[in-house]
Amino acid sequence: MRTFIVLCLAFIAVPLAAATTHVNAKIAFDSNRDGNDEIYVMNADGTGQTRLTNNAASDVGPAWSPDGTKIAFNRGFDIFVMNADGSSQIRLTSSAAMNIAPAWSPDGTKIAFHSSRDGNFEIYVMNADGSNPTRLTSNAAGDFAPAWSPDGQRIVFRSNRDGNNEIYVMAKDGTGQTRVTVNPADDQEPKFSGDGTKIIFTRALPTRQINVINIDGTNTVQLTSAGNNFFPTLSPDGKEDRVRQRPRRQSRDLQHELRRQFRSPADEQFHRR
Ligand SMILES: [Ca+2]
Ligand SMILES: [Ca+2]
Ligand SMILES: [Ca+2]
Repeated sequence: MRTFIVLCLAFIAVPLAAATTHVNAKIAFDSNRDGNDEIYVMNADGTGQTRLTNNAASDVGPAWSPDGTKIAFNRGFDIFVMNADGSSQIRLTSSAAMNIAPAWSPDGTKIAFHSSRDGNFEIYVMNADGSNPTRLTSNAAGDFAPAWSPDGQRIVFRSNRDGNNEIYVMAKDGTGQTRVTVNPADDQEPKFSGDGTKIIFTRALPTRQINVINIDGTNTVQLTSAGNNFFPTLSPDGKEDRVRQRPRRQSRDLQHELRRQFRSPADEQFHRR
């Protein structure tokens, strides 16, 4: 469980930090400490740990809204949103398929995610109230893990449409889908740099290392070389890489499949070694 908490902390690092200018700094995470996966918040120093959800389903993957007033999360395979105090929990998706990995647009009006509702995984965007879900990709391969550019005009994601996981960018309306990486290695976890000119991602070499690349695909630079490194995100000023190392997974739990959706099957195989 601790493994996934670390993952979640890394996952929310940017919006969490961005929220600090608006509200008191909080850390959101999920934990099974009370019997099944629930969303919790705590102060940055670990005090005030408070459970926000109380539901038999698995609640995981909290994502702060940019202004820090709301938290999007997965309950089972649907995306929900709630106020930062846990009140007003609202279901945003209601398809029989998986709806995973909510990512807030910088202005807080949209949420991108990936879903299998149309037969294979595609990137979608919906209004923050769940209305008007719109498919942005249409490809027989898997399209996963959307993240917004700082100006909200573009979305970066990963896809295996060209035979292995590569990083792609597109306009927020899905047009102009462009491949950024061209490498037989497994490329994942893309995020825009603070100025929007670069993409930070991880590449399995086979150990997973953090790389940065220009959005036009030029000038790949490997930033790490030791261990395995996951979920790089930039601090709000765009100057500091936050690199977190995730310990080897010790056990698989009931919601393994849900969690797996935040990563690729190939990556899971990698972690099971
Ligand atoms: Ca729960
Ligand atoms: Ca697809
Ligand atoms: Ca690749």
